[in-house]
Amino acid sequence: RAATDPHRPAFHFTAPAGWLNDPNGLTQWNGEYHLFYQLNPYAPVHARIHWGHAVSSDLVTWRDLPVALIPSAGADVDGCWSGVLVDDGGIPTLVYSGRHGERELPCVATGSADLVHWTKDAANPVIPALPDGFDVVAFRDHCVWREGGRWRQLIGAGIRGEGGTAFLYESDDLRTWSFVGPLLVGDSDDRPEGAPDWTGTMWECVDFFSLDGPATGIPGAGGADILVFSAWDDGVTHHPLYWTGRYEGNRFVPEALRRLDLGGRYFYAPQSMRDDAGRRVMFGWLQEGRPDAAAVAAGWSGVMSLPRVVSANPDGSLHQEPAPEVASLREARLRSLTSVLGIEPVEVVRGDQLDLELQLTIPDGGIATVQLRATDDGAEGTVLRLTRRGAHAELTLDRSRSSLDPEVDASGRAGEVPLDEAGRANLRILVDHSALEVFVGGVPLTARVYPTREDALGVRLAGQGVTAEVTAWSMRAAARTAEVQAG
Ligand code: DQQ
Repeated sequence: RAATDPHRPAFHFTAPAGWLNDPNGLTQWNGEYHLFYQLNPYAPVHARIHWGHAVSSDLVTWRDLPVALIPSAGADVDGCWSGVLVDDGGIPTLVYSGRHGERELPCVATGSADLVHWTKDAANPVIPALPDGFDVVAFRDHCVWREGGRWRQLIGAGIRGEGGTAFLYESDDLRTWSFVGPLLVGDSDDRPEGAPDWTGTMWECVDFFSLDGPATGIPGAGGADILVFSAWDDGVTHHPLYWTGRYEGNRFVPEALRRLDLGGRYFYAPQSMRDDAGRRVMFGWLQEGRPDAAAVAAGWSGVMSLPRVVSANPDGSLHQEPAPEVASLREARLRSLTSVLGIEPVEVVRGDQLDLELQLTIPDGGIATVQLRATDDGAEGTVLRLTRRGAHAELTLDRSRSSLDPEVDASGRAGEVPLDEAGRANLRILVDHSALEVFVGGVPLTARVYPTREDALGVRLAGQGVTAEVTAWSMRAAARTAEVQAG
């Protein structure tokens, strides 16, 4: 029944069945990309989380491998929560959060050479208690790297009454860890709750790396140091953010805090890796925007983002774009045109499995709109609106008419996006059934949409005095090479 769900993406990675959330253990190992992910194979609900596993040689077509971690008696009896894979002198080693009762503690597992079979360490949890002296809100998720001949790791946390943080530890063997201290503490009161850059009371899935460094990409290797986290509060997943700044010894000196994705919680708990080509490749979890009951009826929940390549802009902000490999999924070029738009929307292409490149030249103060998944009568349609303000534009996502189903999330999104030197907005839009990934000048906006009508396929453009250059491709399904049935 999942295969017939019109909302199920065709070229984004989804779990074979059940529930998917965070990407985990991202690595390129012996040339192949490995994607592990938070999985409940038995039902599309977040319960007793396993680690799913898939492998790819091109980042976009995936082969399912057996479930890598299964909760078992002991430290992870209630779930194998998020973590990473490191190369411990040739031994693939997972560092993850074992859930036991209502709390999580760090665990370790070592893998076979092909990364298929995993053995949990008898000493789990390897950090048996929370650090002394802090009233800790939550403590989980891991970023681990090699520095100065030792291992270092950050564990996401929150200090009650202060804010989210990342606790820094170090170790010689990944088994015995000493606590260094909080790397940086946010301020849980610094923004009203709900603001898109509020840092929350706890930081989930911290990811720490450098960009433009000479070689390794580890924090402190040179270039800009980036600390990515997902702001969480009281059981609610808010949004991913990142600090830029300098990693100095045991502290992080922040320079700026920015939103990682204008879609907020629709691109959550991202993790990144440095691949063999030296690229910083990131994946995130596209949460559902429909009620749990709808996911249960469909038999699946959660979408993995397309791979993104992350680099630094001159002002220190991040530039994100789909990995070039995504273009290998293009099936047919449907349309290529240049047109001067008017107030009335014109349909340029139809489809729910599309890759669109748009270059919009918008007069200052002018507005361009792009409708996606639109019916001819306007009853359904998702609207992207770009309002030019000099060298920037305000991008808004209007989902108020995305679906006639009153149960799905219809909240809007907004944020500033850059224009190029010639004042043009360069858009890349990937439409994959309910999954929508939009990039404008390297700034992403990710969302989910659930139109009810079969004819909600139109892509339409409008904008008085706006010139549009459009190229549109249909996308093929990124078929998995093995369908694994769970349960
Ligand atoms: N998801 C995992 C946690 C993490 C959260 C549990 C983020 O480890 O904090 O499935 O979505």
